[in-house]
This record gives sequence, structure tokens and C-alpha cells, in this order.
Amino acid sequence: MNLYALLYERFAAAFDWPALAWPGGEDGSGSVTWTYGALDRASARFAAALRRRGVAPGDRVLVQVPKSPEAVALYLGVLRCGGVYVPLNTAYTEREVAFFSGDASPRVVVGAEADGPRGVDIDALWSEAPAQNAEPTIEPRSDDDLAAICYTSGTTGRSKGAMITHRNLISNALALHRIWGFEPGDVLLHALPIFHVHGLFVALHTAFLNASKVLFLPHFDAGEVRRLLPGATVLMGVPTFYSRLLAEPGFGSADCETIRLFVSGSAPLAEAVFGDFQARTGHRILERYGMTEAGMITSNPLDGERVAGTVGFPLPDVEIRAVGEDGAEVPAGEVGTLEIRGPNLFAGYWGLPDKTAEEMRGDGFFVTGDLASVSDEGRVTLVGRGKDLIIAGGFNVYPKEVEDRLDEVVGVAESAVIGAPHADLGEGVVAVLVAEGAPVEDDTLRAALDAGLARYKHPRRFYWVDELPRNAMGKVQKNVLRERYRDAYDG
Ligand code: MCA
Ligand code: AMP
Repeated sequence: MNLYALLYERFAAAFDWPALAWPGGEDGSGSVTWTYGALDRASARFAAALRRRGVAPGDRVLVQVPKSPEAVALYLGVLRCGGVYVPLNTAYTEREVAFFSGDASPRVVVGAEADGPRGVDIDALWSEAPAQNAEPTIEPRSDDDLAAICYTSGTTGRSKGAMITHRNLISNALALHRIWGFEPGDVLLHALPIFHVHGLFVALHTAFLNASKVLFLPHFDAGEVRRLLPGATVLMGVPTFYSRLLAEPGFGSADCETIRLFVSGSAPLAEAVFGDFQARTGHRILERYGMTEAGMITSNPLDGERVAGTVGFPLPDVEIRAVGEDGAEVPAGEVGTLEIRGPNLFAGYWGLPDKTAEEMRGDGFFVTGDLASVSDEGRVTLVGRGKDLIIAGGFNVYPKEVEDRLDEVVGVAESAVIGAPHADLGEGVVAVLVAEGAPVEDDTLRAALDAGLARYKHPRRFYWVDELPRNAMGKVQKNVLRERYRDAYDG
């Protein structure tokens, strides 16, 4: 089934209901509200415009646009015409976009490559399909057809496109909608970006399955979120949202009277933040765990104990196991690499069958690369990552990609990039460098990185050393560096 057909079933009974409330409003009211009917019609219009540009079922549509209600309609329009949605972080530079565009070979590129034959900006695309001509058809899709390709950085520094099917999205959306108890009257406060799984799929699908109102904000601003909380019942965010709310003077239970659920994910929620949030507001934040390749995997319970530092239980129909180096499942309570299987699991990496095979077991389990223990009751505690991945403010940064850029700078012999504790972002990016000749100024390094690396990936601390610590095999000992520079941000 096409995910949009499922959503349409819910929308059709709610055409007059508010879907997206967005700040602005030319009438001076301070906000514009799109109804579910308007969202549906706009998606049909985008679908028509895409068809006119030759998008057939299975064709990729690459999208790099700022968050807006129109951008949501475009996403739904791509689903509707059977296209494959490929969202890109708005922070990506031209160099990064060029890679994704080359890899995904999209039929249409919205927002980027404006000068190229496939490029079009979102307003121009909108005006290409007259509203009257927008056919309300929804292209039939099978469960295994692709709905999206979401890029996730790779250990080798090369991004991989995770192929996400309609089944993946539908199963996850229905499961989350049910276990998080969505019901009519819920209002979702949405301050996440919509180019990643968290803001695009998890947040929007659960609200849309309910035809709920979404207070849709262009980005996270603690003051603005606090102002809007009293009109909302659910907030989903990365841990930084919660630590920033706590930093608001006087923030407390009076701000949260209408809220029934605070959800956190994408990065570890510090136990101190969980504890302070409960002390100040009376709410125990519900932490869940997921990844691009599998959507949501585990969640703390809605009813039942939400334990700080744990990510709860597998979602319905999701199987998990923690395995040791030998590939055998470890006993309950012991740490292993987490492997998962279920209807949420992606269809592989776009154009990379070998890479996909490397991360799959013969019995269909996927190796997440996260280290975890599973208790007797099945509760999961993440204890670290087998991979070098840094997560800053919920965005993933792969050291190899940053190291490759640094190593290109004249005067840099070699580099090692690590994450260090960061009070606001959880982790911050740190570069340790070996000079070739005189050390390079920080500003020169920044300018070099600016040319081709999204700014959230940039190290904000640079350390020059005579040599990098290496083990007997010559591999850089990142654990030694992580220890040495652990106070880089919070020292
Ligand atoms: C912004 N900057 C960052 C980050 N965000 N640096 C490192 N890490 C970040 N996350 C930098 C900008 O480049 C800029 O630097 C400066 O900070 C200010 O930019 P601004 O946009 O004003 O930042 P902000 O408002 O402070 O943003 C922080 C944020 C935001 C609210 C935490 O990053 C955010 O919304 N993160 C959510 C990410 C997310 O949705 N992740 C889900 C992935 P300069 O001025 O030098 O340019 S999906 C996923 O992980 C899985 C599936 C899951 O389980 O959910
Ligand atoms: P991504 O590749 O952007 O999908 O990020 C997925 C990774 O984010 C996972 O493999 C985990 O390492 C991490 N992650 C997501 N949710 C949590 C969480 N609640 N606690 C700790 N790590 C998390």
C-alpha cells in the first residue's frame, strides 16, 4: 500500500481540521493554518507538477528546502505520485549535494542545482501545476516499493542511501501511533528539522494518522517552544531541546499543564536531564531509540516504568538480540552488538549490495553497530557505539569525512577527529592535527572546511600535536584522544 493512501483515509474525514499551524500570516494574526484538505490538495498539485516533469513511479526526487508547510505538501506529493523522496539537510554545501545528486540520480532536484536541467525551486514547481488540473489520484504502490532514500554517513566517509519502503514507514507509523497513545485532540509541537527520520517520519506520521493539529515551527527556539507548549499535548525532540528548556529561567510545571507526553531520541538523554526535567515539571521524558535504517526500534513505555538511561522495549513486531564477537547471542544483562529484524528494517543501501550484505546476517538480522545490553524483561540499555560516530545535537558526524577534508589542507600532515562531551549538544567535534611545517591558523582551517563541509560537522576545537597515538598495528587510538581531550568543551 502507498503510505499516502493510508494517510488519505485519515485526512478525508478531517478536511476542515487544522493540520499545520505555521508562524507568519499575512493577515497579522501571527500564524497561518493549513487544513488537512489544503494539505491534501497541495500534495495533489505537487504530484501533478512532478508528473509533468516526468516523474514516474520509482523515480527519485531530491529535495533540499527550508522547513515549511509547502515542503510537507511536497513530501506527500512525491509519495502520492509514486516517487522516492530523498531529503537533504539544508546545511549541506554544494559539494555535498553534488555527491547525493550523483548517487541518487534523481529525475527532479527541488531547491538545489537551480541552474541545472533537473533543478527547480519549490515555488516554481508549485506554480507549474495549475490547481484546477491537479488530479486527486494516488499511485498504487506495493509494500516493498521504495518511499524514500535517506542518506546516512558511513564509516568510510562516504554516505550511504538507506532505501526505505512503504511497508517500513507504515509499520513504524502505526506502531508508534498506537504505543504512544495518540488520540483525537492531541496537538503536536514540532520544532525538528524535516530532512531526517525523527522530524519527517516519526513526528509527522504519528500526528497525521490522527489528523492532529501540528504546531509547526521553522526551527527549535527554547523561548518560542515554551510559549507554545500550553497549546500542545505532545513534544518530540532531541536531548538538546530538553536541556535548553531547563536552561530557561523559571521553566517548570506551569509551562507543561496541557502536555501528556515528552519524547526524546536521536542521541542519549543524560540521566541528569531526565532527573532535572522530572523535578521541575513532574514529567518523565519518554526516551526511544532508532536509526535511519530501521526507523524506531525500541521505546520506553507510555504506561509503565520509564527508566532513565534506558531506551525501553522493542516495538511490536521488532525482534532484537545482543551478540558477542563470535556472533552468538550474549546472556541477558551482558553487552553485545545490537542486531534487529522486523517490518521496519530497510531494504538495503542504494546501489551498494555488498555494503548491505556486510551489515546483514544470514537470518535477516541487521547489525546496528550500537552496543547494548538487554535485560531479562527485554529492556534495552545502550552503552556505546561500535562505530566512531559523533552525535552533536542529534546530527551525526562521521570523523572520517571531516578528517578527509582536514587532510587536504596545505600544512596538515594528518588529523584525527573525535567527539568530546558538550553540555548543550551532548557531543562536540574536536580535531587533533599534526602539522607539516608551521601549524595552520584556526581561521585558515575553518575557511578550508567551509568550502565543502556542512557547518554542524566542523570541529570548533583544534589541537596540534607532534604525533598521533597509535597502537601496535599503527591504528590511531581514538580512545586515548577522547580521554586526553575530554574537557575540550566543558573543561
Ligand atoms: C547547529 N549547529 C550545530 C548543530 N546545529 N553544530 C553542531 N551540532 C548541531 N546539531 C551550529 C550551526 O552550524 C551554527 O554554527 C550554530 O550551531 C547555530 O546554528 P543554529 O541553526 O542556530 O543552531 P541551533 O538552533 O542551536 O540548533 C541546535 C539544534 C538543532 C536545535 C539542536 O541542531 C536541531 O534541531 N537538531 C535536531 C537534529 C535532528 O533532528 N536529528 C534527528 C536525526 P555557525 O554559526 O558556525 O554556522 S534522525 C535520527 O537520528 C534517528 C533516526 C533517530 O533516532 O531519531
Ligand atoms: P542515524 O544514523 O541518524 O539514524 O542515527 C542513528 C543512531 O543514533 C543510532 O545508531 C544510535 O547510535 C543513535 N541514537 C538514536 N536514538 C538514541 C537514543 N535514544 N540513545 C542513544 N543513541 C541513540
